[in-house]
Amino acid sequence: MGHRFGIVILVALLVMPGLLKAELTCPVENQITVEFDNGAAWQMCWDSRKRENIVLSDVHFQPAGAQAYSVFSTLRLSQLHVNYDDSNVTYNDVTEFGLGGGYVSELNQQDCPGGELIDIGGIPRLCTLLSNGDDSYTTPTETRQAQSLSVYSVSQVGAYAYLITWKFFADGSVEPSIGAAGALQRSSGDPHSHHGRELEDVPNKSWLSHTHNYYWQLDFDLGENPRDDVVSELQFVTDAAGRRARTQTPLRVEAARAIDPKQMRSWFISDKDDISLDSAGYLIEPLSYGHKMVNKVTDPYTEFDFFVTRQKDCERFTSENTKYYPDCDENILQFVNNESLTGEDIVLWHRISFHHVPRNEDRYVMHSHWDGFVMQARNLHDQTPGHSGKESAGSVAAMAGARVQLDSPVEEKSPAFGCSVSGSGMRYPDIGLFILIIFSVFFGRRYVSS
Ligand SMILES: [Cu+2]
Repeated sequence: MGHRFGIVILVALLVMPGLLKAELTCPVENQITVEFDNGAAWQMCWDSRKRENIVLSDVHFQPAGAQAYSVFSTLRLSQLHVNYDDSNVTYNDVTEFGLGGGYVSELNQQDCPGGELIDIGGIPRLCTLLSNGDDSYTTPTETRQAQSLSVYSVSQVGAYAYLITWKFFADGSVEPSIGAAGALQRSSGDPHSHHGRELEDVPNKSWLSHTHNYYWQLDFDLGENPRDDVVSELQFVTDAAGRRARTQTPLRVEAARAIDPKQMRSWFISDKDDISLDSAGYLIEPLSYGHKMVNKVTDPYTEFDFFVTRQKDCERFTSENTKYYPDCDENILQFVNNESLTGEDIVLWHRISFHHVPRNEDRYVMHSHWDGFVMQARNLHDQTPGHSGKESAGSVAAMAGARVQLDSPVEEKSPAFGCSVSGSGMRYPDIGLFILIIFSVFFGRRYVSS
């Protein structure tokens, strides 16, 4: 979006009496809105379903000074497996038990410190919490924290408590995550079992290792038209000389894909059928994939971590789907049946696994183990939100100092498919060098010698 977005902001400021917010269709009590210090805002509707618990819909991001921008039609979990090492038995928590209804825990103000408690079925069970997080950006002259809104609820399933959390950042990024907390569920009578381990003070048994397998369903609806979103796969292929060339492949038919850290594989969801890396969109880089539960024989879909399908109401659960939709397919791999995605409302599914080997501290109350991923907003702004977009003199000097490194000779290879190798990312190298000289005059050798 880049400069076009800048123009939209400018026109909006000059012409509009007030910036348009999204018109949410849900009742006021189901609306969640937040405005951050940098002027950006999120708006969405929430619902709690018996199976998935929290479903967020009509999710809009409003960059500072701009109109509201549609990001998601819906966000929700689509399955939660627990697969035990001793038996290959897999629990399907969403379809067997459900994370909603009576399984949602009541929260008090201590569970939601400084946040707002919202009633689900007349009981406070949903928390929205504005927090200042880690560093958003740092320059030689200023540091800003990243603000975010967390929306979370706790589902008690058996001994486990799952903290189902959605975090919306002031730069438009979104982080779904789940904290696995509560207590260990299963043990074996064999204290020496290789499928688990014996914990101190708990004799004659071992607590079994297991994998939590989380599946999220993300229905992106970027911009005004829900049918012009496109997903492309990015890879960086290393040649014999250690150079990495980018390839970008649009996924034009339904697809099941696996995480590939060696090729730094990621997925870019963009608007207006435009896959160029200049376009507005979201990048999913699975950086904390950790473990992976794969059983090609019993559950072939576990081989994959990322799926793109056409939106269909009856394709709701990653597994055990026919339990609720007998006329539809059974699992996510069957939803992927070669249908074209061009001009369709597309849906993404992403899986992250966590192999839980019990530790001593887990024997009474477990720590919360967090797993999730970030959907990184890209090109929704002209510059890092909150920042003026102008480099400070110190930044320019630092950039100028790095000039020799950046400008070292780069042999441009013939580009692979979709690959474009751009030139130096520096915007004002010559001004930078000039300011560096001025700086070195004023501040002696401090900047130039380090
Ligand atoms: Cu566990």
